[in-house]
Amino acid sequence: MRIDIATLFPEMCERVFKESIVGRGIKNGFIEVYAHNIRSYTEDKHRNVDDKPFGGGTGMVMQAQPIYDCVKAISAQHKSPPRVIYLSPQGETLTQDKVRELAKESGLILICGHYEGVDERVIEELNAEEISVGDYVLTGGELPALILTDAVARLQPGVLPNEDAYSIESHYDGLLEYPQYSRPEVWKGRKVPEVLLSGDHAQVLKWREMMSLEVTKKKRPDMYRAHIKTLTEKFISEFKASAEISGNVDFSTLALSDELLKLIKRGKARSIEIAKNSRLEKGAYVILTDTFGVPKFIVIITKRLENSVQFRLLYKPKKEESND
Ligand code: 9D3
Repeated sequence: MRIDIATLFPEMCERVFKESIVGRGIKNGFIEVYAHNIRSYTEDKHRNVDDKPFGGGTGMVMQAQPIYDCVKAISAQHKSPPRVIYLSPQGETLTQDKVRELAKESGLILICGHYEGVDERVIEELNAEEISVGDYVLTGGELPALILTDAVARLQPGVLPNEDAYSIESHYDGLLEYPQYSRPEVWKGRKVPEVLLSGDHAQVLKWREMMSLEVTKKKRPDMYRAHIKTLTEKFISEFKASAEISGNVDFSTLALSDELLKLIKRGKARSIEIAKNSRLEKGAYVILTDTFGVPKFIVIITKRLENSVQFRLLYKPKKEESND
């Protein structure tokens, strides 16, 4: 992949890629990144690239011509038409989904604005998409362009020193990471969690998964809800496929303790205690989740008693059948 940054401060960009992991990726030939000075394309006799806004007002506006010529000169060096992006506080906010999408392109041109903005016509003429890096005000598009470059570069094969980091990342996709610890085992009286010293890799994985859920639930409840929603939708569609159900089904959910879930998995529990005022009735489909809300089983209620329901297990995913 090739990334070109059109800017009034090319040295600022070059300094950053020299020093960073992106710089290593460039040196090792996994990605090409160039910075171009928009000022080199000015046709103004004083080399100006900005002028007063029509209609009056403070500040200066970057003129269309130097930006246009700079982008066209860069485009001509690309084998296939690159995607043109204008870093703008009015753009769509950059997300990891967007980064993954951009990482698949063979070429990107990033336009950095400054002053009070850019003449609107050049953005239209170039059909540039606008991307912001968040809802706060910076002095220019250079730092945003470098953020985008960094995020896209690290997804190019070969750029990250440890490619394994990838598979971990996809496993915890949509969740925050579990906490990490290194030596010493005790620091300022704070111990490393026992399980990490146990050497029991399966237990370590379980702990990390649980911590990942716990941390996300606490720090990013929005991400957590989205994660549970995705898991649940996937779970339901797998159930429907396996049960050859195509129509609409209403599901209730019940969160159960790990102990009770274990009994159910082994076929050793046939009823669940519920509140007197619960509206669960015979024939209802229920998703049983763990205490985090992660779906585990689907059951159908076979009998409603005052404080409990009896059920029949309809669905347990493949991976729930094997382990313990
Ligand atoms: C008239 C002043 N501004 C309205 C608040 C317009 C303005 C234009 C350009 C304000 C800041 C900038 C410089 N910022 C960027 O070019 C920019 C940016 C940002 O400021 N925040 C988040 N993402 C981005 S991407 C480019």
